[in-house]
Amino acid sequence: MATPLEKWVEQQAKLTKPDNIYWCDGSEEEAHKLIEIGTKYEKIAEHNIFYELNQKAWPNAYLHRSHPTDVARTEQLTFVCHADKDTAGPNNNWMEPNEAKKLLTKISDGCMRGRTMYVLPYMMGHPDSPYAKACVQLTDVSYVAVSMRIMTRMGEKVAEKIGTRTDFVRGFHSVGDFDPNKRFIMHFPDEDFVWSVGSGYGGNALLGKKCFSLRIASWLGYHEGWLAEHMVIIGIEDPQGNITYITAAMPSACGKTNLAMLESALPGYKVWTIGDDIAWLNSGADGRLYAINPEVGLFGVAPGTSMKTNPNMVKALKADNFYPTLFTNAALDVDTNQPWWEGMDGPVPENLLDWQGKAWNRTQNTKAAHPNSRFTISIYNSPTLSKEFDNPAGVPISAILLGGRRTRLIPLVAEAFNWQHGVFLGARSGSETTAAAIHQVGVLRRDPMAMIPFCGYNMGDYFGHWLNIGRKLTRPPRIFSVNWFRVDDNGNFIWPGFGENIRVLKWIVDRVNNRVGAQETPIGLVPHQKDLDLEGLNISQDKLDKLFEVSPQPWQEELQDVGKFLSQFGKHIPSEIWHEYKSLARDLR
Ligand code: OXD
Ligand code: MN
Repeated sequence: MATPLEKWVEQQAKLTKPDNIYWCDGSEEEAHKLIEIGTKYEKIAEHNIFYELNQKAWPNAYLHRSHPTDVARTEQLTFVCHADKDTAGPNNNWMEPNEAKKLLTKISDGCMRGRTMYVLPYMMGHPDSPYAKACVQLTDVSYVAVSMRIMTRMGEKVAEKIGTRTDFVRGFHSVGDFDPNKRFIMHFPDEDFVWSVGSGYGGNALLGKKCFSLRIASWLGYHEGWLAEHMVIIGIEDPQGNITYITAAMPSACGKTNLAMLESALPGYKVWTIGDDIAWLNSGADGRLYAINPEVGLFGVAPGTSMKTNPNMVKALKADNFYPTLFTNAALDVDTNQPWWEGMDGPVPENLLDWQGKAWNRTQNTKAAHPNSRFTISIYNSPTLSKEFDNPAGVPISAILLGGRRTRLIPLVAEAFNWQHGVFLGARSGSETTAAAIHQVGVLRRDPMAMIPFCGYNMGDYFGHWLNIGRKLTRPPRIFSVNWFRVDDNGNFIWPGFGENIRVLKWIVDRVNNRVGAQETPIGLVPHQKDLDLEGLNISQDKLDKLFEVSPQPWQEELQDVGKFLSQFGKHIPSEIWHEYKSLARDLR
């Protein structure tokens, strides 16, 4: 008798009509077979799906060029189909679930004709973890199958584990014909189901990532009492060998991967990587908050990655990698057959093909690599991988950092007075937009907890859920706001960032271990300058003061914008958030 999983695969095949169905076993041989097929036989637009790079310089690395219209997450085409619009909230596009399915059925009818349907059984989380979830994705492109193998724990064991169960998470994916007018990423939270057509890019296509581990999982967490967050997880080791675990929420392309693999500029300190994008946070029996990273791969932004910004990532990418490493929409140095992107170490190569495979010359006013070009690499290749990475229980979190890209106003670091104040601090945060999603770049948008594109339900209720989680914890993490991006009057960054961010992390570690005091301001607790280790940095007193300045007038304007944003959520915003809002407005007077 067919299992529920087999029945579902059969049903989807009936609709989409693939030539073949192939169940992936997750083995290394299989990944290489798929790469070979993608290199020789499968195409997207005019390019083969994989292109073999210089294996000596970049072992096991391949270049993928996406469809030119398909280069980033498309938030405007992403829907969360709760039974009613109010549950989805103003933070999500919404369509009535039956109507959404009708539309997608029409688009998906026969969409896999001439192609293979790959069946990908995978786990989000370590299989021994009580927090892990078994999932299955279908896709019609080898690039997605290989990417999912890098990003998740994929393999036949998961299919065996699912057995005759019905409670696995389902993801249906097809690149369709790449027509942006027929591109939709639809979530059905009440059915643990994602249906994505028309895009093969990143979060639109690797359904275990944003679609399941954030949008669907945040809704699961709302009901089950845990949090699914857009956060880095790291351990910070001090010179005595003590490790303090923290998480940090930051919007896409704001340096999460660099933070996750930070090479400390302070002697004796070391950062250990657990995750660079997603954290599932559960309360432990000891009243602390525990974090796991449900993924096992990194899907990082390539431009700007160099020995200066992220030496550990460069080492990982160039190491003799066991898993394949994929570069998507990077440029290609024709003479050496190596990938290239803006911000890479060394001179710009003479002969470059741009991300679409066209000859590029430096007098052109265009980027050779797409600004959202990415690498996909196994986390096991990271030289900074924490020994706790595979711990099924996760790691206990002492601090949560909430950050964004703000050229003005937001100080380098500030600590919330308590959990409730911290939730407000997250609720009021915003960030200047980047190329990670399709929209105008550099515009300030409100992005609470960096979750505005990823919260799978009404964000007002999400703030209430954060408050409830805090009530459950007897030893909650402290909450901090951070901002590496403040600029001076000439538009230059004041703070050096990257490896120097350890100085801010050190202060945070000192705070949570009660080693240093802090200075109270209306917006939170900021460091006494003597407690921030600035030795060897050359920042004038003037500029340093600017990093922590709290001027009432611009803050009042910020609050007005925050008030407008929060008001959209009406009765869903908890009274505690408005209480914090009012008390800040009063203190700024
Ligand atoms: C990502 C994103 O890919 O946030 O992680 O866009
Ligand atoms: Mn992300």
